[in-house]
Amino acid sequence: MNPSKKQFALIIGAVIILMLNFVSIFNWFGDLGGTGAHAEVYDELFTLYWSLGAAIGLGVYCYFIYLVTTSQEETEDEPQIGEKPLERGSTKVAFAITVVITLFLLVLSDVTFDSIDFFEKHEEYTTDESFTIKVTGYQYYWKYQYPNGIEYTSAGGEALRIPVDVPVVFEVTSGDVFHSFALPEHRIKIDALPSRANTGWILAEETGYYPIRCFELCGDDHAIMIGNLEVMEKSEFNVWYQSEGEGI
Ligand SMILES: [Cu+2]
Repeated sequence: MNPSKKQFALIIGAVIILMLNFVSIFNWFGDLGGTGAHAEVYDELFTLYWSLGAAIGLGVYCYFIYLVTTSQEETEDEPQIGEKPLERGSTKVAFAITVVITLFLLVLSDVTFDSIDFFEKHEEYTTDESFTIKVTGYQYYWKYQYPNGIEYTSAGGEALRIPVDVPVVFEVTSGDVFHSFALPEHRIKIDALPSRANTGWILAEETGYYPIRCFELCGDDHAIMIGNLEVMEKSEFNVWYQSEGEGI
């Protein structure tokens, strides 16, 4: 049977969607944009999900195109009332697909739970140099408190300073409504709630300035609740940390 116009349109549509998928995959592998230890873990996880999803998608599209182009008119085994349809499909193929999908899900679960452990168990990754910064969200700025007493806010545009290559823990709360303390480039987001402290950590591996954003709609000026993270060389950070700390 030659494909009808409708079938031909379906095939072209499927091929275009498939090509768009590949374009986005290539873009994705090109530059993920993140930095730091969490970005590596998160981006690997995302790439794995993407790759397995793409493999399944490719299989489905190929099968779809195969069916559309090769299916025959099937009139002889149309089920009649009171009659069972003839057996179709293959038990072996169905079993193989089930095994493959089960393996995919097992791999994804394993890697996902490992990643969750990495994100949540900061005590396993912190070192002697590590310290905790208390971050408190307010409408519409962040307050930072260091262990040695340094305290300031993002309201004046001052960056949150941390040293490079040192795991730093953030203990996040809120002074008013719900906020969410997010470092998008470092792939971390911690809920800032007035009722409890949530913790998270990062290991910055490159110096520079990175955005801090509020990821919880918290009021009229939520959009301008922005700040900067400055990842400094260790020596530079220590000079700042000690000199600022003395005056307090
Ligand atoms: Cu906010």
